[in-house]
Amino acid sequence: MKQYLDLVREVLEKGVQKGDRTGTGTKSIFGYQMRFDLSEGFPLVTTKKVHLKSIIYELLWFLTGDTNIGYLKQNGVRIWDEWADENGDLGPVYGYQWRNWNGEGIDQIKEVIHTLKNSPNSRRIMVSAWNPSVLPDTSVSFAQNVSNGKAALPPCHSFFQFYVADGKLSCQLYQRSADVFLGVPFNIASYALLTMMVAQVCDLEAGDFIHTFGDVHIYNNHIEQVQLQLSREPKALPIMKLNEKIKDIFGFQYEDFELQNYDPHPAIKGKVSV
Ligand code: U5P
Repeated sequence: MKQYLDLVREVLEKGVQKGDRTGTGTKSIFGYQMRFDLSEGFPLVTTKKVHLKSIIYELLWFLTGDTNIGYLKQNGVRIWDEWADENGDLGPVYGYQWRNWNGEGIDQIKEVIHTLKNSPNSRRIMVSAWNPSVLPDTSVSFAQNVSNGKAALPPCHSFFQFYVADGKLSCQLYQRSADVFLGVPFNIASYALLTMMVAQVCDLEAGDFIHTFGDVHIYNNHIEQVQLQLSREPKALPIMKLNEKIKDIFGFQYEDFELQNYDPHPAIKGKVSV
């Protein structure tokens, strides 16, 4: 996937050393955009093996509006473990804001589907996970924030917009903060999948996924891992098949996704900065 490797090169070449909240330190640039034409294949990074199962379960979990990690744990997905409190709660994170904005009963996903079906030319088809009223207080623990009714973490993938032209659905995401090695391959695949799912239930073809970044960074302890990826030849993109019978965005299950022809290079380990 050339777009991802170009991003890695750009951050390595132009990135500025920058301290960060976690204490690890990063090479960082501000402002960048990638575009994936979803008709060319499913944009899953091939220069290392990416764990698609976690991505699918996480997306289904977001769509239910659930913010407790119980469902993820039951399905062997551990990507949110570090941030949950002792009951597995994360506070009003993504799923909550998507389905019940600010606790006010506004279902942004339902609204989006309704608008796409009824006024596809609208320029207002947006979903925001960014809710300033529930941002955590960084001077207290994740669990303390959750018990105060705040989110454990501010959303990284903050808001997204849909666009319809020529019978094709495109989606653009604004990601305020992006960990190029660990986070970005997940984030690309997750929103590409969401775009395909929304397209299918609205009887549209999947168009482009546009990924726009704010602070996009490579942690100092991931440099070798990304250089190893640059040394590898990218493989052909896999194909993602959705169960065509599903016509309700909330009706998808794990078994409705089938990834074909994914033949990545071996997985690469790297520490997550909490
Ligand atoms: N992060 C991602 N993608 C996600 C979630 C988190 O890349 O979906 C990364 C951010 O880029 C950052 C860290 O490195 O997790 C969150 O820290 P902060 O930006 O909130 O300080």
